[in-house]
Amino acid sequence: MGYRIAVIGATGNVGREILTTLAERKFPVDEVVALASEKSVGKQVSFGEDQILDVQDLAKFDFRGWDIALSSPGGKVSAEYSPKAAAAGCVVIDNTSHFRMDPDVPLVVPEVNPEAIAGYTKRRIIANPNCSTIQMVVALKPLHDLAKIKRVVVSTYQSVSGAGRDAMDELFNQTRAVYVNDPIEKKKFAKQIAFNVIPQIDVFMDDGSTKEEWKMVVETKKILDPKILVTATCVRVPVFISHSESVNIEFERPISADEAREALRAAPGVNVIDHLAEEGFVTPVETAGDDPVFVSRIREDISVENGLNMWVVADNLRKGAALNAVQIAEVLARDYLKK
Ligand code: 11C
Repeated sequence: MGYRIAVIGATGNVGREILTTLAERKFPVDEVVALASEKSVGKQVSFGEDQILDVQDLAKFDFRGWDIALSSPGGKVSAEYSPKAAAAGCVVIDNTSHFRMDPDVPLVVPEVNPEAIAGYTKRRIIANPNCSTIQMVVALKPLHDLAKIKRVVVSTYQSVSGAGRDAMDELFNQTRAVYVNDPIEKKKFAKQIAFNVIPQIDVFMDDGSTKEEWKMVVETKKILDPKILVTATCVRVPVFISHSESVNIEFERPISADEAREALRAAPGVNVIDHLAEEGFVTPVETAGDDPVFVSRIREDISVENGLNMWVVADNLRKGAALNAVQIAEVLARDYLKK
């Protein structure tokens, strides 16, 4: 017997990837429903190789009798509908930032803190972290187990797909416009993204950081260890899919690059590609569509005591969003909602 699964925000980048991932990983489904706002009713989305789902209106949907909702609409929509679905008895895996820091909502990366899923009973909502946090904590966890991390300095190089389908179109259209000498149109991004980089992701906070940077700090603490100090600079780059991160780590005790490489090689969900050669590291275009978090350029940082540098790349729509959500659903089904 399988599960009745609702996918909320089914027409978006992440919603479509959730449907693909559920089918690819053969999640035991009895029925899947694709939900979105009224304006998407009439559209269709694919599920697996041979099923087409008609998109239904989220506002009119009755969640009673549905087991799990995988939700990735905008934050405001989630704020309204995740509690409604939960009140109807469904367990919601929410991909927005809205519930992440709620102490009664577990924030989960299955390779890092799967035990936190048990806390779903409080609100029947489990939060999926931000994509840039997920890939970083997957790579940090085996190193933290080995030598206790004190501080992390991370700089991100984030793809436009993190900002949605319109942002991907904007990169495409601006790139074309540059070549044919058309005017550059800006909608999603404050500055030109084609042939440029933008040191702003999400809104500015009072302290001068952006909300994306704040999320990396507070989410890492909630998922991995509240004692870890994190400082982040998040940058949008003209790449369609996959986020890259330069991660500098300070440990409590010495750790060699070889020890780190070995621990990362043994860690679940991590793929180490690290040779001192032209092709011995990974770049974002090579990882689009792949599941693992890739780690390259692992090296000791002699400018601080017990320092290490590494380069971390992952598909932000898969491990950064859809795959992580489906992995949470897998643990939930296996350990808590047995059929
Ligand atoms: C980006 N990381 O690349 C964002 C997208 O909090 O779930 C995901 C935002 C979030 O723009």
